Amino acid sequence: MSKATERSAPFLQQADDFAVSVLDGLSRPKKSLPCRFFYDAKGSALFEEITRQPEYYPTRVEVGILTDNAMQMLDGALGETVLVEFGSGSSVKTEILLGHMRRLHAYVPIDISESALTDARERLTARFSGLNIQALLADFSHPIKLPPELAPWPKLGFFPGSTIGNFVPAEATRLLRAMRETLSPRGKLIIGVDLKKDVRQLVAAYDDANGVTAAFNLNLLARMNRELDATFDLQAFRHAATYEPFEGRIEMHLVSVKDQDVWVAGRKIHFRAAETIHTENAYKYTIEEFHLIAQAAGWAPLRVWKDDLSLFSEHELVAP
Ligand code: AVJ
Repeated sequence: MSKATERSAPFLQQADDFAVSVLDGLSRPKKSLPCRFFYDAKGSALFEEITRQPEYYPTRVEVGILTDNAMQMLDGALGETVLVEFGSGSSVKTEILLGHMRRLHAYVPIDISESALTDARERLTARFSGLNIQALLADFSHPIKLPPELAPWPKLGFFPGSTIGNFVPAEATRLLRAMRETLSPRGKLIIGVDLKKDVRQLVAAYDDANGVTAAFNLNLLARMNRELDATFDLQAFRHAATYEPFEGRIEMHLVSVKDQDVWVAGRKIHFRAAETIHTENAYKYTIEEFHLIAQAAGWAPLRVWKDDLSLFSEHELVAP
């Protein structure tokens, strides 16, 4: 069920989800936390700051690809359309598409951050007067039911940022299949996918010199301190980002710099020196590898747009 139908207690719902997921992830032999918990108000602000770091190329490059090719990307969606964005965040990239959409029936941003949805609504309403915005506070990794009154119009999905890279391939396939169902019938999806490249450039993007990505990662500990009465000493953990060649992914970890006990939601969690919490995967694909995943999810890949240096790709997928 999407959160839109549970508006009575969204905060309680999310807090419970956080506590349960944290205790589950920290009880495992290899500790981990789901990366969706990065995005509280502080984390969402830190992510926006990451996108302005010189090493973090994905946002800049994708914005360039979208700006240069938006007309072409939208040429199949000239009739009245519903634009559905999965994990809309600040909706900055969406503005590029919206600027070219003359016959939009509605824009449906879906995000787990209420502050991001509120800010986006404010900005977009100011720029596109009369835009019909139907925001959904929901976790798009579960199937989402769109408002039934949107049923008559064809759906164009938008999933930029290479967020698909946060999911292991089997999960990515499942997610793409769920999106195909959400957008059916006649659905189409524009999706951003980060590409395999020089490992030094990849690692630098997740370990910027200003320490913003480190602060973003460490905010998870601060968030547990704030919301779950946890006792993490932020000086006793450090940020780490590595590229794993066999999986083809960046991994982010929080490394315990010493043997220590930490209290979390009333439970004592032990960390050995150098033990880590795995906080994020960011898979990197070739065009061909991503096509296989899309096809396994029942999509037909059509056009692909890239930048001149082949750092990032934007794919057009259609439901056959
Ligand atoms: C928002 C998921 C696309 O994986 O590149 C950035 C998140 N994490 N730096 C990414 C992120 C660390 C980002 N996505």
